[in-house]
Amino acid sequence: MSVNKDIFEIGREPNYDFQSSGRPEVQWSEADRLVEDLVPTHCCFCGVQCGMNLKVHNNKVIGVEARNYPHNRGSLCPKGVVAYQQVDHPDRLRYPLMRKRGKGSPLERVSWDEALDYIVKRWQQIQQQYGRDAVSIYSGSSMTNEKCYVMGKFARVGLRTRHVDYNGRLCMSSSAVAYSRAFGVDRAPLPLPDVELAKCIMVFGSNVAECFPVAMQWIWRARDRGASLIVVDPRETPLARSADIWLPVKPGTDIAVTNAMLRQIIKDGMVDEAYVQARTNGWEEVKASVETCTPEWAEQLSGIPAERIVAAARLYGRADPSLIMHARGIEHSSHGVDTCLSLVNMALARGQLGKPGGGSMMITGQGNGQGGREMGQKANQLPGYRHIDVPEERQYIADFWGIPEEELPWEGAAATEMVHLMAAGEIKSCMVVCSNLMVSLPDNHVVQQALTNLDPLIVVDFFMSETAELADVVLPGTVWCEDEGTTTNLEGRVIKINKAADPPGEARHDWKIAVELAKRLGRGKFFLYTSAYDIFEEIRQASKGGMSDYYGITWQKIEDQQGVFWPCPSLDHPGTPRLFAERFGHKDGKAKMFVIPYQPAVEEPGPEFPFRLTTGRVVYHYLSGNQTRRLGFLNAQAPEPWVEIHPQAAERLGIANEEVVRVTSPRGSIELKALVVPTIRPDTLFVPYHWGHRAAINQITSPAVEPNVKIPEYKACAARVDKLSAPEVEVRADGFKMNRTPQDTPKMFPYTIGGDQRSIR
Ligand SMILES: Nc1nc2c(c(=O)[nH]1)N[C@H]1C(S)=C(S)[C@@H](COP(=O)(O)OP(=O)(O)OC[C@H]3O[C@@H](n4cnc5c(=O)[nH]c(N)nc54)[C@H](O)[C@@H]3O)O[C@H]1N2
Ligand SMILES: Nc1nc2c(c(=O)[nH]1)N[C@H]1C(S)=C(S)[C@@H](COP(=O)(O)OP(=O)(O)OC[C@H]3O[C@@H](n4cnc5c(=O)[nH]c(N)nc54)[C@H](O)[C@@H]3O)O[C@H]1N2
Ligand code: SF4
Ligand SMILES: [Mo]
Repeated sequence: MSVNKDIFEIGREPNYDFQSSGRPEVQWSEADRLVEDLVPTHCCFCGVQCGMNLKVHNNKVIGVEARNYPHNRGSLCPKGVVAYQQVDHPDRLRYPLMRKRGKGSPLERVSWDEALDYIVKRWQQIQQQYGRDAVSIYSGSSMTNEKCYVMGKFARVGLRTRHVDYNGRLCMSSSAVAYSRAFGVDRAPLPLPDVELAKCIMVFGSNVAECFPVAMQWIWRARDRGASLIVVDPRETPLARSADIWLPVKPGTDIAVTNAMLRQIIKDGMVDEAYVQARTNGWEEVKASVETCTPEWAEQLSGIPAERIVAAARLYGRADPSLIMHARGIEHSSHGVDTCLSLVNMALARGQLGKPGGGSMMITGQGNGQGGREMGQKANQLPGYRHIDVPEERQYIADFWGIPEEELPWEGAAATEMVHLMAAGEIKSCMVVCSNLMVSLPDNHVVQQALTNLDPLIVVDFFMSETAELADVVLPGTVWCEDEGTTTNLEGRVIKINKAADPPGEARHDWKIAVELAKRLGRGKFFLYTSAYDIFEEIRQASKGGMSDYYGITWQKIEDQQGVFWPCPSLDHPGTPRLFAERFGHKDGKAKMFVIPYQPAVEEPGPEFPFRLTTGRVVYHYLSGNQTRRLGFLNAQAPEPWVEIHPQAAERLGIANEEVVRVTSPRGSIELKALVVPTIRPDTLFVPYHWGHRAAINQITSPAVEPNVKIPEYKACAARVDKLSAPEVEVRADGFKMNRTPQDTPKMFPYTIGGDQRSIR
């Protein structure tokens, strides 16, 4: 355990109670008196990965204080300050559980040996009978790099299945693929402190203040220096409220806006022609393609007044440097990759990529959302961001792992496709590690059917989740600060997580569970790790020469430098905070621009379902809520979901604030309280998604996915809202009109096993 008493004794600020007397009196709390150690680490929640010190006494984590790190500068948000309460939480899973008497029987406590032996026996039976690919791994990005790496390797070398994917599929796959295509590198090109340098910040589809609260300080600092702010969001979020221009876009229609803005930038002569010539490919085609995208055309599609689009284009186009930031509001879409690419077109036309404070910046969501997609747990990727269908990249990893290249499985199904293979009976068993599919996947009737089809479904979690409730075997995992390792934050900064407590009961580290299973499968020799450190050392080698090269990063260097940015190809290399100063990642060093035609959402409003329903987050909860619904004041602030509706729409429908209403989509309905607010478009509904069972909005969201990367269209489906007294409308109506045929946009999915080379980059 890392002990740092000095920070505690010197840096400590006592609490002052100003109420008891005129003079401040020092009030040490009971917890303060007990503190022995401070363990420096980072928050387990969002991609900012704020630095924090955990207060530890007698192997118990009893509190937290912010740590001064370059990107959080001594701040934490409401989730960060209660994260430590997970450690000793009474709901922690402490022992393996199994339905000993088969499906339908209760989960009962068993020993680790009994649980692991059972799993391996079943896997061997299934693989013998149905082939290796009948077993799958569904992983997650809230884990350290070390755990993510082991999950990918365990699937491909331990189980020898092609089917491994992770929850980043639901999160970062659009922007990851867009940046790979445009720049040849999938990473935010800038560190957070660069945001302060921008003269104009344009945010597309991100509720930064609620989702990355501590990153807001960089936007405020830029504002203090005179930067302008443009926000594109169907809701007037806290960020939009402080913007110079708010563009209240109809969900799913951003491409109309970006193309019209680019046209305006061209018309006003604001293109950086020299940069475009020297550093990009594809400009002439892009330029020609937006010629017809007038502001009036964009107004028709997006609902934003034409003059506001023009004003935004001018404000953005005149600033230098200017920064576009974007997140899931545009990426959770059946054309999410294209929307990102159309933003990139604008930033490239303005010559911004590679400038300090300029360019475009995806805001990665999950704590280790960046590292999680580089470690080789994604269906089409190997460690170091190598591609599973590129012969020399396969060969490198096969050699490194010590297996023949022919034995390395090919690309498997994406997470969203996997559930369909489960429902169809092609995948017979799945181990879910660090994901809560029953809350997070769209159209979750299908998910329930898929998961109950499995025998066995195995879930590794530290709290009983809606998904674990359906499992045949539940294995108790550990929370982040019960192990050490690294994560890679939304900047691409690799940082160190330190251990503050031992796991409770018989709970085990995720990587140790995989190692034990590998041993029982007779594959133990590939997993000879005794600590997370061993795994990190292997990651350094495995990633060497890859796009996300960690070879030169050591745990010591992370401590010395306050994080190290990849690529870091050699031990004497300082890391790379800013990308693209001179060249992009493609072979010719240039960025690619793509022609992006406007496409509507797969499901658009009509007479039966007249609203656009969009979904997302609130500051108090994290993802499926399985963690935050158990923590401190967070749940008290937001114990249940609601539907945001504009006063005009509410009045028309006779709906009062806080009245319980029914929201219905072509897939079903959900009852929840109406929150009548003027901060949303009158034709749009918003529901946060952090709750399960009957409170899960994913009961009714659209199953449509982006055709290549298979990210769900969480941000736009057709819906209606009714008073409870209104008759229920028929759902799952076959005749409901979709904009594209199921072949074009799989209703969810046309995947068949077979065919060795397929890429969903
Ligand atoms: N409090 C909290 N913070 C989190 C998380 C959490 O669960 N809770 N999760 C983390 C993770 S994994 C992620 S991915 C990020 C997500 O971070 P964000 O993407 O910022 O969050 P969302 O709420 O999903 O969506 C952002 C905004 O998109 C808007 N939006 C909806 N449809 C559209 C559209 O068609 N166009 C545009 N332009 N905007 C649209 C919504 O109104 C919403 O304000 O947050 C991370 N941080
Ligand atoms: N409608 C709608 N749906 C959405 C979204 C949306 O905006 N709208 N957003 C999507 C996005 S961006 C995301 S990222 C996904 C997230 O979807 P999920 O990944 O399913 O959600 P989480 O809550 O992160 O699930 C993680 C689970 O693993 C557990 N866990 C956390 N850390 C660890 C660990 O280290 N080890 C183990 N073994 N378990 C751990 C938690 O207790 C929790 O039960 O949801 C997606 N779903
Ligand atoms: S901003 Fe993100 S990383 Fe920082 S404390 Fe909040 S949830 Fe944790
Ligand atoms: Mo996410």
